[in-house]
Amino acid sequence: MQTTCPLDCYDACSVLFENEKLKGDPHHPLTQGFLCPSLNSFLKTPRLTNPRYQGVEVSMDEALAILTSLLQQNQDKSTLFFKGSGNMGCMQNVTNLFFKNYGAIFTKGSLCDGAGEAGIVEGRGANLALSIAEVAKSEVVVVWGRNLTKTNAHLYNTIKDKILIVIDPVKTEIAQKADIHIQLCPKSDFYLAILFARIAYIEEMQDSTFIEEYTQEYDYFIDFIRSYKMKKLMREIDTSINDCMAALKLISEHKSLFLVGVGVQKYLHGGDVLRAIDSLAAMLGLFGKEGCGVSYLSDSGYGFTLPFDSGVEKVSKPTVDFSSFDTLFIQGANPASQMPNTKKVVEGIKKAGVSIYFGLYENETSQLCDLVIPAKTFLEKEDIRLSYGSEYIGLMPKLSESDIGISEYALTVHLTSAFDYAPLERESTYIEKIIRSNSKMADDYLVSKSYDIVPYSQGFYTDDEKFYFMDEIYDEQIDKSSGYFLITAKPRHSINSQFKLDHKLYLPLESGYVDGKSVKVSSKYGSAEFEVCLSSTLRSDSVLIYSGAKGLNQLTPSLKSNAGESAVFQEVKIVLEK
Ligand SMILES: Nc1nc2c(c(=O)[nH]1)N[C@H]1C(S)=C(S)[C@@H](COP(=O)(O)OP(=O)(O)OC[C@H]3O[C@@H](n4cnc5c(=O)[nH]c(N)nc54)[C@H](O)[C@@H]3O)O[C@H]1N2
Ligand SMILES: Nc1nc2c(c(=O)[nH]1)N[C@H]1C(S)=C(S)[C@@H](COP(=O)(O)OP(=O)(O)OC[C@H]3O[C@@H](n4cnc5c(=O)[nH]c(N)nc54)[C@H](O)[C@@H]3O)O[C@H]1N2
Ligand code: SF4
Ligand SMILES: [Mo]
Repeated sequence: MQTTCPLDCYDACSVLFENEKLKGDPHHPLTQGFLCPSLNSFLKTPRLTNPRYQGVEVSMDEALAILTSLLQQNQDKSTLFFKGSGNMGCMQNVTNLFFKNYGAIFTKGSLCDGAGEAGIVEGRGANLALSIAEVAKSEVVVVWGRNLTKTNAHLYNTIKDKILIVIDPVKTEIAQKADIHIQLCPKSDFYLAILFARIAYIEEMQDSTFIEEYTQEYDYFIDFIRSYKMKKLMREIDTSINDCMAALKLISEHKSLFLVGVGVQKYLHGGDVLRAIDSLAAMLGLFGKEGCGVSYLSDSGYGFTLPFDSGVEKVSKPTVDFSSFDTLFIQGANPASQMPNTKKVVEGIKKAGVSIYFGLYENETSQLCDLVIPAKTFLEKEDIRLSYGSEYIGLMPKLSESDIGISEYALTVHLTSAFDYAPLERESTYIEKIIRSNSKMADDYLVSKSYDIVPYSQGFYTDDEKFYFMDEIYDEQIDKSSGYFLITAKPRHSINSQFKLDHKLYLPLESGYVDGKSVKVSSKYGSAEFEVCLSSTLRSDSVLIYSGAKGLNQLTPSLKSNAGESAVFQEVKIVLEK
């Protein structure tokens, strides 16, 4: 029985559910028969079994009655509908239908990739990745701020024999396999992209035909990059110029592809970073050609008609003040662990009038909420998922029965009928509409039609179909004087706060701390204790703590990126207690 992994991950694996076990589909071109540690621990992970209200277990019928009455009592007051990315199925959004009618306030922006996406859309008009077939045609692959062997593990087989350039302040597993590893200063990617563009200009590497035919504002871009002194760029990047020159030479002489991850954009200027990388790629004529381009976490819904719009009234997700609402409905999310500045989040949830948690697991957030409603797993409900990493999409049929939990669809049917709103269509009708809107079968698997042509090969998705070079100055000195840079990336054995968490603080060997000892870490937003693990993979100015680690987001700022309203987890310096 075939299904698709629901987890928030580039790979959207095709999964077989046989004899109560999950296995990687051996026939799927990307999944190739294996799953990752996260999905492998899915069935072993204890789940929420019973609903509860104010600490007391209740039946599902009672929980739904309490939910209805709380929402009825508070109808004239302010309600926040807060949804996370615990499950990426499209049917997760069916609850939008109810909360939109009800008049709840939704969130805008993201805790994830929003800054980078905003930068891409400004230049290209729409954010599309490359299909796996196109990735396979590339000769040079630049893995830029993406922890590819951990977060996008199934792509490795497609790129492993190519010339690999990795740009990452951490000597990650993929960096250790690379032909060139540019171990730059955190936060300096914008300057590296400008440096590459400056050298490309001096060495006349630009693709003049492409620039003439497909782009706008190239001359401004050249003026803009020339306003940066090489010395300043090198100082900010703080790595070998020879490696940068060698990397650019390889990029300009081959079919080159940039696989960019969220690591480059967890900063206020995150949008500018993607815009600068795109501008470099456009200058070299890398868009719309076989095996070339810039692939980021794409807009997975591009080209699809999705049936569940959100409400119009919105607050910014990374900075939302939970305390200002009378009712909180939190679905598929663990904001008390995964939002920046969790101290503020925890206080906010406590102060809000009434809080409802609808999720699969007990976590920091469920423990704070008044009403807790267990969800069904992806094996127990109907769904379909799109992908932000490739053209493959996948059905998630119901394969298993359980007495535990309620699906998002069933919960919405209940609320819609209790409030006398227009009845929902059948689940299968929504799913069929999504499939019909933009997909087709290719060798037994569903794919998005958006990848029928090489993205941008027939022009860009801006009004005049041209790419827009950047021409604005981002120029903030990187603060190298005090404290460490905080790098917070994704762990191997968990998906954010789900599954087996890694709570350690990774420190450079020369930091002078001792393995296994507990150390207090502080930033201007808060502090927390961690157990030290020394690592030779780090620069002397950086520490690493994985997403999901206990206390981590006490240290991170409640700010949003300049473009895209995205969280900026790494816009912070930290100090360690002596
Ligand atoms: N195993 C696993 N897989 C996952 C997830 C998970 O939690 N665990 N989460 C999923 C989710 S939600 C997402 S959004 C994706 C994200 O997956 P990725 O895009 O890979 O994101 P991260 O792991 O956050 O960071 C990627 C890399 O950026 C580097 N980095 C940090 N700061 C900088 C910088 O300033 N410049 C540069 N060049 N690099 C920097 C980090 O060292 C890290 O190696 O992964 C998905 N896949
Ligand atoms: N410091 C730091 N913080 C980060 C990040 C980082 O790299 N560093 N990464 C950020 C990123 S990229 C992301 S995407 C966010 C992710 O943060 P969240 O969106 O909070 O995602 P998760 O922690 O994966 O899971 C949230 C919950 O979803 C619930 N869930 C799972 N499946 C279902 C289901 O089918 N139905 C329902 N109703 N609930 C379900 C589970 O109970 C789980 O506890 O975290 C962000 N926070
Ligand atoms: S989390 Fe990612 S790699 Fe793991 S099974 Fe799911 S889609 Fe595949
Ligand atoms: Mo994410």
